[in-house]
Amino acid sequence: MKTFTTIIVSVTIALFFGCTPQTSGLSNGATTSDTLDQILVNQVGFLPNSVKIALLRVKTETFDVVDVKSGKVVFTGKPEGFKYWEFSGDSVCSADFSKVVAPGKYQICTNGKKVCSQIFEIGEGIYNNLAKASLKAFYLNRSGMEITNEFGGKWARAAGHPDTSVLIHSSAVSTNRPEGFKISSPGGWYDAGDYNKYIVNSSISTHTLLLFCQMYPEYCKQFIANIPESSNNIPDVIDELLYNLRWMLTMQDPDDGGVYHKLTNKSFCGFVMPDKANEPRYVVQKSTAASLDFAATMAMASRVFAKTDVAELTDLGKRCLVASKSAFAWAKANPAVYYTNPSDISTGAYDDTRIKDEFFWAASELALATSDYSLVTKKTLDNQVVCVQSWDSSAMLGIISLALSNDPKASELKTQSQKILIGFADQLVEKSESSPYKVSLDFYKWGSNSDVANQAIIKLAAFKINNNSKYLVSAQGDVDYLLGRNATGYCFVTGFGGKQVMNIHHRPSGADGIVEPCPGFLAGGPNTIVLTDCPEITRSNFPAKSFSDAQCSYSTNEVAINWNAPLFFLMGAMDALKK
Ligand code: 9MR
Repeated sequence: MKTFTTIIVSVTIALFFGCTPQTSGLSNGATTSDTLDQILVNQVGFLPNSVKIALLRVKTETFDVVDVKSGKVVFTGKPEGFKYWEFSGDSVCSADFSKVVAPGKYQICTNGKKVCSQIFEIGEGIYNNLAKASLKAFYLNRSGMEITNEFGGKWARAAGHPDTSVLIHSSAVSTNRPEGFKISSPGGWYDAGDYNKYIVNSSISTHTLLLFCQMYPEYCKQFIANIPESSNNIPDVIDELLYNLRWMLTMQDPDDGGVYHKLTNKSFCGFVMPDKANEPRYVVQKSTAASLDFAATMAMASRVFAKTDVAELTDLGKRCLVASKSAFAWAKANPAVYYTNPSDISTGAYDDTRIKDEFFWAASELALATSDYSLVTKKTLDNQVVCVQSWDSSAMLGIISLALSNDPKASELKTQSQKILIGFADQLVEKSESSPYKVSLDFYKWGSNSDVANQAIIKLAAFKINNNSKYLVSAQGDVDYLLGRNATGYCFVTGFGGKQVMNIHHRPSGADGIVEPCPGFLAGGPNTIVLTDCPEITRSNFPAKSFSDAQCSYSTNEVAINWNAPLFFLMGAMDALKK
């Protein structure tokens, strides 16, 4: 366990309309964590030509951008008026310093440098390390593999969970696989801070990485994350997702095509390292949602792999398509097998009973992979609930895939999907333009940070379609939010920023004896769903502020593969586009 147990309670500073001026009384440049939270800024930084906006909680006529090295003011600007945000319960004003383009390290300061922001950088490669670290986080979460010093640095650890002898749970029995029968299901990523592997969540995570490969193929070819497979002839993003996809394939029952919902311990283990967590592992009940999500992801994989010139991948892609078709057929024959945890299993449920979107997603991906568009009707597309994608809302994943298709046979569905996607992306942009915190987010669920990143993916897909820079400006706002310009003042990616999250709910990070958490992980983010996860800590009732950098705060400070995938997507895309 960590040698220190400092718990930083998220500070809820009551600020009102027309905020009170800061009176820290510190000399030039001296700042405390409280004063640092008075100016919220992306703590990693900006590409030279991007829009750059900080948020001020302090009343001031002007603000300065100060070059850290020389101490000189390089730009002075006037902030806009204060705006109250119902989600944070405070008022902020926006400070635009886009005119500062010279590479370097800066701070925003006001009131004669008494109040300054965290330090940030402007530079060409500013998001490169973040993209690398956020992909590397998947490597650090690999199950059944030793994390070596060469690739894991100080987060090297022994392999855990070989999963070569996994029991068929009573909920998953079939003629050829009775209860207690053993199957081999090695590899894959741990889902989150726990050590279980869930098909529903693995699917959207893997699909998000596949979508990235589809949208930015040239970037992927040169992108090196320093993982064990980096020296082979396959792009690292694909190598990393293969580690999970190959595991997913083992979760399909070869006899009927159905897919087990998850591979799991009976209950969550304590905060021990993976190799010390040796409780029996089970595959549990097949479910319609898992089979559909699996079908969608495998169909998408077959398309992406077919575009590569690597024989190993094109061959695997063919296998994925076969697997996709049989999983889809199982789901059609078993359309309402909803998952709920059996009485002796208490790990994550990923239970979803509204699965018309999963049917649509799987059908769309299969249609695109086979060019058989009889699988999706325009009516099915029009009947989808259009919202940001998440593990239980997959319509948008199908819409994005159809909207980006190059298949002439898809043209009618493509046109309609583009219309839906652009319409939704426009709404997101409008929201970010009118939001005091300059984000589109107007709801706070468990994993709220991933909703921010997923909204950015929709904007990036819209940008891909019509090249309108307003989508990039809005996505930059999402980057800025995640990296510090949010109501908590934290940079939400471990290992980055001036105010870092240190105590993520992540078993290896909690058990490894290393002060710094595994880097490159996106903390779930603020929300008020479970205010009592840390009995000793009182969190804000304002959802945007309701975050605790404490290991016990599983509802705000856990990490998860479906949150890191959109993080990687966003950082990789910004790095690839460099605009
Ligand atoms: O991300 C999931 C969130 O939407 C649910 O509200 C929550 C409670 O069911 O579960 C979250 O997923 C967790 C999963 O069940 C188990 N591994 C950790 C995941 C992230 O907290």
